[in-house]
Amino acid sequence: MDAWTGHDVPTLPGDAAPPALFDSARRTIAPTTPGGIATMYVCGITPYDATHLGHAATMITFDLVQRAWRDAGLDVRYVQNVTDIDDPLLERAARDGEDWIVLAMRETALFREDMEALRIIPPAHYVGAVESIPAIAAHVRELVADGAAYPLDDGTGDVYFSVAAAPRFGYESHLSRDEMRKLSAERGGDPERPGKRDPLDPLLWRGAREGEPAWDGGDLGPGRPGWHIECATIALGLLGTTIDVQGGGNDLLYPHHECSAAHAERLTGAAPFAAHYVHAGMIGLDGEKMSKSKGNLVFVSRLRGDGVDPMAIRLGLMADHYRSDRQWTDDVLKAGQLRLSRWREAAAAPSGPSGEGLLASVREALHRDLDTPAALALVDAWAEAALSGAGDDPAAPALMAATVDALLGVRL
Ligand code: 5CA
Ligand code: ZN
Repeated sequence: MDAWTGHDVPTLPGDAAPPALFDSARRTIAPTTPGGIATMYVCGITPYDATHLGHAATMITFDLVQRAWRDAGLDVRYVQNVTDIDDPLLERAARDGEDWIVLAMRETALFREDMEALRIIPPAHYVGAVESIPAIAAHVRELVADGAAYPLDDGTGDVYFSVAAAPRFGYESHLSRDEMRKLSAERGGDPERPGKRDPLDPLLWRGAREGEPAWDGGDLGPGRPGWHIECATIALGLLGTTIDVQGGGNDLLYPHHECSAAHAERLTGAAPFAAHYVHAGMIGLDGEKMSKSKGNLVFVSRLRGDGVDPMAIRLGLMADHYRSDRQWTDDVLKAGQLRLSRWREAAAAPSGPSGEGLLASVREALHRDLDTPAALALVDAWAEAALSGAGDDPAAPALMAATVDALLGVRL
């Protein structure tokens, strides 16, 4: 499917190295060391409701990765998916008496508009689950033929992946089996289902049910894809083995990313599936994770409709570190708005302290696992100095504006 439209990104003077990022599997910050082309797969939306600030924060995080790589002179191959067929989408459409395809198309269109407003550089490939079904079904058949997957013998046509076929299972999330069992029950899995070889085995293919959409699965019979194999197949097809970064929110670490990696590694024989597994913290509201199922959502489109500048939303979401679970409050938004107007005033100043100095220090902060609080504080200090008449570099305000545009995605 089509992504959204991008904006020009200024090219900055001088040299930058690719950033170091925290890898959940190794549990350490390590340099990203891409070859000539940096590859990234990010888990995108299930389009049954509008883009909320949690989605926005996660998309901004990986936008910062793409911006840092580009600044380091790398070509970036970025793929993002849309889970345009899955249980929650069908449930919402049934609840509202709506066609699930129309619902998915409408919310995906709104997401694109929100991403554009937030100046997220679009992925090179924006891919739906539905359009990927032939490739997904082929992978499921391959896993069955290889003995890594099996159909249940209850006549449903459901096919499961055998975690016993993934000897390193758990290397990414480092959870105990009990914790895995609990999380899979909470996050779309079915550990208690009878007939599975292991309670942790995830669904690969769901056989057709009365009243549900189904697609041709060849020998699998008609049905629709499981969730984890969707992302494994899309990533492998467009990015090949050992992608540089697999990203998403930390709610996806287990079971989603652990299982996607297990599927991909079994299919290719190459491990790890991703050199870095990068997880963004959860945005919450009133003390709870913002989620469609809880209904405590602040929509990007609603803020935009209220006249809030998307750049202030962006600054609000970057004010704390991307890995921390954090709350969205009115104060966070107000601080973002205030910061944006100070930066805009400072960018219009006749001169300021060294623009090169600011650029070097912002680069260095982002290089350290995307330390946006430090980067924002550096720009704040520069802006206050420029506004108080300190510094006599007449080129500095323009370089400051280009720096925050290219590296932080904030157009002043
Ligand atoms: N379609 C799947 C991924 S394949 C999915 O999780 N969709 S989603 O709509 O629920 O979330 C889309 C992206 O936003 C995911 O990367 C998810 O981890 C992230 N996300 C969801 N809720 C939040 C939140 N409250 N804070 C931060 N990120 C979130
Ligand atoms: Zn995914």
